[in-house]
Amino acid sequence: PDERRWWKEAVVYQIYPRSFNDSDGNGVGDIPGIIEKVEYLDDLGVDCVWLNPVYESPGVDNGYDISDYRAILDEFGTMADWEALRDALHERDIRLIMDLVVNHTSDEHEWFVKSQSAKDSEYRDYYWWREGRDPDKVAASPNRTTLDPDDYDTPDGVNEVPPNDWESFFGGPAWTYDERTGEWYLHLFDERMPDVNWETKALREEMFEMMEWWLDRGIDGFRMDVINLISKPDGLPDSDDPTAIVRGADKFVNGPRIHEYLSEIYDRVLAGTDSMTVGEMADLTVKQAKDFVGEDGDGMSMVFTFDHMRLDMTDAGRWSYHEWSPRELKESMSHWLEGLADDGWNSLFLNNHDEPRMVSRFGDDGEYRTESAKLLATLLHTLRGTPYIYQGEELGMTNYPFDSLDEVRDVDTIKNVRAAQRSGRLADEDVMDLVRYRTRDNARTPMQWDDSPNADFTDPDTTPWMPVNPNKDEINAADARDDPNSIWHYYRDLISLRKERDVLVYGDYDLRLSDHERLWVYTRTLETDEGRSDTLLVVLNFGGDETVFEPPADLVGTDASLLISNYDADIESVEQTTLRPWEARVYDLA
Ligand code: TEU
Repeated sequence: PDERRWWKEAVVYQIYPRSFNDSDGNGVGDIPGIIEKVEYLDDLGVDCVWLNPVYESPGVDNGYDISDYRAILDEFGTMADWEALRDALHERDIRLIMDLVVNHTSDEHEWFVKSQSAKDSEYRDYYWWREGRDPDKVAASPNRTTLDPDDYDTPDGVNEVPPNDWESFFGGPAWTYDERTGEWYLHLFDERMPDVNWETKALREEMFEMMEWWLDRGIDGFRMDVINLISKPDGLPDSDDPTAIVRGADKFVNGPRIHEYLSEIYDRVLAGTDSMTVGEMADLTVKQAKDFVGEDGDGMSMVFTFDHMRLDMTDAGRWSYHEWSPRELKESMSHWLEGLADDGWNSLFLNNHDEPRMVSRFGDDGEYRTESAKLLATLLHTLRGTPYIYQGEELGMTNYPFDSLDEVRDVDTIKNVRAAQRSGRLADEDVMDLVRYRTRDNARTPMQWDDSPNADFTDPDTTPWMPVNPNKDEINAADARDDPNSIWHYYRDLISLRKERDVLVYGDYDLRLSDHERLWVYTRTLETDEGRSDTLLVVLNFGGDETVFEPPADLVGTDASLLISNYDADIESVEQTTLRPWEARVYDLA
């Protein structure tokens, strides 16, 4: 049912604090820097901010390795700064959701330090510790990397292989041998990010208390990091599926107690609050998503799914490339829009801090950068779901021209590329093309505020932690706000349209001309209280070619006006027409 919720009507703006705005000139973005830009967010019209992690962390994975859940990383500022940001946002009716990272902690978290210290530590079962295995006794499994103990980072004389064959998302085995107690510990990401053990009740209680602590500080919800990884199967068995996105994913994604843990989180912390949750869930089916979202699910407001983020990959995983087509994007996203149409809700995004810039990946960051950025924005803001704007997307910021791997900071990129080169899966001459195309650092270069040195992200004579994109002279917020035809103003218009027209939020999504290779055509229809139906027709021409649009027979000749478009066109009715490169039109049907 279409019960009204603030998070269905909201446009969410994602801030990666390290790269957003640096107030003290040390080259790293910070919370006071975000406060300086709250008016910018208010002018854009966004309703909610998703703040990537700002907690105490050694920074192995830019804050996703948390060493203290209740402290602010001093590079980002103080808890007082955070409270000032919360208040500055709330004063302007902008809500704030925080990143919840409870699948793992940093190895510097006090729980892990204690857990690691002794086998009989009371914190031992806060994490996953297991004996290694004798390579001679391990059945050769079809897809194990190696059974040679020398391929693992164990001291001389330790003739063991890890407890199972799972691999890390960052490349390499998901287990590391610890000499202190002669056991291995599990980490689905970096070895400095040990997975916590949700089987342990005391650990679950700690996580519930931490979540309540943040809700008590007035946040409006959580984005839940890799939340469908927190339940691991009994016995931690080897993988059975060599095609999984990373080895073992067939075992540790959507594990046996995932619904129990998620509904416990909802019941213990979230029920009865007006908070919003969005669960990051790779490798999900619509059926599974329905069990996670909504009151009759585990209470999640919505999920981030990644089918549409994998169209340009082969089965070899993220460090591969595969040609994709607009039709595949249309089919992939429509599958979710139709699947969660009745009981559930969708998130709408085409980039974030883990993905390349969307105009470079799904649009054209050359000749038609402005037109294609506006088309993609039209898509995200006229589909049924909650749109997410990743910082800089509203400027049409592009990928960065990395020259060498030395310019890249991202642990995910560096470790995966090295592993792919070692295994021979990635030839040296192909490395930089793939890194430039795929690296998460494309999304982590500093926000481009104006055309001054360092784009006013930090002081002119400071070296920012990541280089500023050289195209800041053409692409920056100051110029964009002065140009009524900019991508920024187009986003601002789309955001205000969603506030004016309920049909854009609650209207049914009906895909039309579904088998067209390049056109994505759909209607949004809402029965109004007066019994009238409010209908919009969205027509998107993906690609740089002109395309003839032959309207569906039932719509031809309908009186219509143009609600918004990235080109000029005087429209009085829905007729056959030739659409220009990347032309997007939203018809307001009479
Ligand atoms: O990302 C989850 C995740 O699966 C990513 O590693 C993803 O596969 C890859 O980055 C490209 O999509 C979350 C956070 O968003 C990411 O920044 C963290 O590195 C990761 O979890 C570990 O916390």
